[in-house]
Amino acid sequence: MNFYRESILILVIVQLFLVKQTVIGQFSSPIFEKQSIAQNLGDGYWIEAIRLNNQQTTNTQLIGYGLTEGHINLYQTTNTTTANTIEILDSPVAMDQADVNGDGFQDVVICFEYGRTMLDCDPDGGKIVWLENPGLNANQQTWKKHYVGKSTAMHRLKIGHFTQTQRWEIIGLPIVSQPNDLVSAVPVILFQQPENVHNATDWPEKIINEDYFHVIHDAELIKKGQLDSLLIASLEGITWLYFDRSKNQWTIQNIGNGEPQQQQTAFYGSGSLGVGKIRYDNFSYIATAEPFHGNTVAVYMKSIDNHFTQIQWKRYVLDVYGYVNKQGEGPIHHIVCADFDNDGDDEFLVALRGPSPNEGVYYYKLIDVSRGLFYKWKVSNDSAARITLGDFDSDGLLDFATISYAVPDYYVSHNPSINIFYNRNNTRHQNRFQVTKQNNQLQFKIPRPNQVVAQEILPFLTVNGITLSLEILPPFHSRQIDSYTYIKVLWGDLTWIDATTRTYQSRTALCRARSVCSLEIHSDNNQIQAGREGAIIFVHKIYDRLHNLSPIENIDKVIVQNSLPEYYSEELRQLTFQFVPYYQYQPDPQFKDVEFYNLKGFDIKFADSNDHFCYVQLWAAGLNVNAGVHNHAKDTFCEVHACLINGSGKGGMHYLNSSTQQYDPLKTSDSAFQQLPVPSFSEHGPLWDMDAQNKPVLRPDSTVVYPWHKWQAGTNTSLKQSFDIWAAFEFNPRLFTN
Ligand SMILES: [Ca+2]
Ligand SMILES: [Ca+2]
Ligand SMILES: [Ca+2]
Repeated sequence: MNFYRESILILVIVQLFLVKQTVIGQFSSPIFEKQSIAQNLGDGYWIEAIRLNNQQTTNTQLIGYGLTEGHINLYQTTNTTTANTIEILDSPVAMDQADVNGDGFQDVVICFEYGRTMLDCDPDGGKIVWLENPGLNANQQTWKKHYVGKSTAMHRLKIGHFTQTQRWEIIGLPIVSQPNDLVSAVPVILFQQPENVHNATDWPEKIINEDYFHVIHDAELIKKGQLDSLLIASLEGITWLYFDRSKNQWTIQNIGNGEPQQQQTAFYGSGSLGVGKIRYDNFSYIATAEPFHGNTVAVYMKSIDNHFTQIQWKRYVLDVYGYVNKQGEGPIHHIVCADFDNDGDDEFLVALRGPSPNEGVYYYKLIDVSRGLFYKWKVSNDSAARITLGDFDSDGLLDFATISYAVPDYYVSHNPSINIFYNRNNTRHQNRFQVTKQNNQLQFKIPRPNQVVAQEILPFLTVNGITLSLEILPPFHSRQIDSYTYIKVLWGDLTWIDATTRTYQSRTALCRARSVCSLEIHSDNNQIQAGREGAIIFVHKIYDRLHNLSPIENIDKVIVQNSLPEYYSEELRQLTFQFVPYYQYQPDPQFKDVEFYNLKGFDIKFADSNDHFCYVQLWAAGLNVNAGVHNHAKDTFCEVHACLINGSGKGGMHYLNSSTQQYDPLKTSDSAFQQLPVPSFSEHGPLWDMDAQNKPVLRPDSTVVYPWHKWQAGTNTSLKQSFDIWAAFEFNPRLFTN
């Protein structure tokens, strides 16, 4: 699992046109940084971004829930450890939000008592309530429930001003009208805010229509003049439902028929939709998932006009994701449109609930209106029931969040989770890492930090569930950090305030000579900041702490995966990495049948000058293994190590105090060595000789003077085996001599 899902650009050709390479070059891959908010949830269905009050200074938070447990959870996105259950409801389905009572705090409208499925729905359920935001302590207490009304199988609802602008109105959209009945039309109901919204026993209701719609799965609110109206996805396809003030009546207008009816499935028409804007036209296209729980992504394009009336909409099928299952359902559950790259045109996101490979989120970017031509990239691999939009890190770029689909009898994803995907796209962004294969290793050519304008990220390897990424931070850039992220600085510096001690912390490529530093960061605002030179950092991201804590008893059981993003070539992405017995490289009797392994390797150069920067390789050693005493007499690098996993907790660098001390394998005793244990997620400072200016001491042939040293794995008599895994960073000495 990669934590940055950037993926290969897949050209979606609706009509057969040849697209010149230069056109492709105008667009860069979208980049989103994933933050896990909650995992292994008991259910998953709805997610919605919410600002709790109308002060624009408040953070955007998330409400997420599913039908099984029905815990309406409010997640503070800056703090992933806590969620406040604002209410527990029996099988809640959809929600919407508004400040219903006008007190400045955003309230929630929600429908529940759905039942198990649309066929097995609760005939007495389908209730709507609004949950009153208690105000300042909204994150600590339950919210008061106020009843609105009900209709069996209530499944979507929207709050707005549909017939007038004085009072709130809720339109309730049941999916079916009664259990075991997909044939009868559903009632569409308008509930109008009563005089006393706090004490009313219910809201007055009117049926808008009860003979047109079937299996309504989604609706989007759109403005028509002063009033709100709905675009509805149902078996009828895409339908515009609006109140015509001049005629004082509701109008139903079909926009498109959706997926045609077929023999093999009960479903046809449309399942979900988003309205896309292009420049000044807010209703430029409609992106749809079709039919109900369908497998087809389609767009409806029109001639340039601002109105739905008198317009010819042309449907283009962009993609079909897999086959429908025996219930006649496919993997797509939701669609949203938004402008993520700030070019004035909306992209759209498609949520796929699964199973894999049709699981995650695809990002579609329009490239030619007249031809309905889009590019797409996969931007998440996590099951997505729904997507919500918000600027969760308040950086001015629109982010999105997803909740996995986990509804028994439909589909239950393996790890129902809530994730935020931070928008790391910059309109000036281009892929800044040149990656090539050299002797079955990878070479990265990278820009210097002062040459980039946005954070650049390159995940490339996952070892035992730890994903390694190379990142470049421009000068003074702030980067989010969490307790699953460990950072080794390679160049430049990082600063933050420690959350516990409130002291100023900084880190550079080298910690103090012959000392050990942790790669952990406890920042008081979950941010680290690069200094005036920017920074190049090596990021270790873990997903499962328990897994990472259990000892590695067999090197063959360590899963090593190439994690290059999908926009790199198959040749690069299929390159495999493995721990090879060191004896194969160095057939010295001391390494024969020894549990000592090497994984090569990653060469990093600066793209502008082709200057060598750093070579990185991984090592693994079993308990008690001596990785070989050496002094780099022929090596022209300054080497430090960062430990990913310390199998005994005691493994680390053993070194002779002085480079003048001779080493004789037969005579030099182990006790002559200084011991510097390097715990998991720690690094050690320079062992090489340094002059008065802290510059490395070089021999005339430019090799670096070190004392004799080795990695020595520790002992643990209670364990049969437990490997150390560490990374060696071999820096160009010129970095430290100039
Ligand atoms: Ca309120
Ligand atoms: Ca855009
Ligand atoms: Ca943002």
